Amino acid sequence: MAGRDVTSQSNIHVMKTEADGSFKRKASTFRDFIAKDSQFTPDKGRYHLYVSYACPWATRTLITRKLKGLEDFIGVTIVSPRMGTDGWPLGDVDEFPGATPDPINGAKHIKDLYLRANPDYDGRFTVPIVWDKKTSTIVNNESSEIIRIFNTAFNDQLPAEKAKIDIYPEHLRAQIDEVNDWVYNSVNNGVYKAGFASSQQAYEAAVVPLFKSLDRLEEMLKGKTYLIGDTLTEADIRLFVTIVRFDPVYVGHFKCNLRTIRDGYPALHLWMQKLYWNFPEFKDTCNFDHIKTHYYWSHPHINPTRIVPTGPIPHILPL
Ligand SMILES: N[C@@H](CCC(=O)N[C@@H](CS)C(=O)NCC(=O)O)C(=O)O
Repeated sequence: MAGRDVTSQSNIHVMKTEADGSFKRKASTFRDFIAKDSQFTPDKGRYHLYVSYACPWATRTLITRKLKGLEDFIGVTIVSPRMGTDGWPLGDVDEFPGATPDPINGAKHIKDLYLRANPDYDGRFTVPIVWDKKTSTIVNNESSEIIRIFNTAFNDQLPAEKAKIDIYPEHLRAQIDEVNDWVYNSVNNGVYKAGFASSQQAYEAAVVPLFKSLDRLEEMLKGKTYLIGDTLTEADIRLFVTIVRFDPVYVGHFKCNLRTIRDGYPALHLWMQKLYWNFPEFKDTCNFDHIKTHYYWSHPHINPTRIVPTGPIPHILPL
């Protein structure tokens, strides 16, 4: 298909920062929900998830899918971690251990799916994506919403012990929303603001609040297993995916090096280790080979040699 030139949307090497050198993340555009009595009904096998193991936003959805026991309901395709000029390639275009081809659309790159869903799409070709096989479109490409869909949409069809798992319980919602808000701005997106900054000032404006928030999280997690209340919530999932990438990637590649998690934040570190080692949902969806290769390979404007550092050894310390 000889389509229009979408290189400026797919090639992260030419991605422009703002005039002051700061990185501003664009809002996601496909924002539908899966729900009874809607266009997208919760049918087993109807939806497919496209993700990268490298991407923290996408990994939120993988963790939640597993936690809720949705593996038989929603299939998964894993992209190659080497995001090039055409964006994310599928596993047959770039054979990387763990990456898979697209069994639904035969897409070669994630951009093919976006352009199939909307030929005029003018945003970035990001993962995660929830794809609807019935109407051949993207239902949702915003991870914070996808995990809420997974939390409830299929409950009627799940065994009781999975249906009752609730990562956004009513009585904790206000606290979760409040924490999500500053954690998103200064931590989840904060590492990207520091790493993608193209001026000293923009970098410092991101890295200082990032470590202030880590200090605040350290205080919150002293003597606690979970971030909010005494139950696992989406706030833990959303924070975990950033913290587990911190020492292996963000300290070096994104210059977030005021402290490491393992040496500077004992409570935060223990919280992360417990989630990783005690829950297969966290451990089995964490692939350090994809994570490290992705960042160090895919951003040649930051790391032109594409050398992937060997450490830290181990990537995550045992409990
Ligand atoms: N708001 C989105 C952000 C997703 C996102 O930015 N994903 C990155 C990977 S970590 C991506 O696919 N980037 C490709 C690009 O910008 O070209 C979400 O949370 O789902």
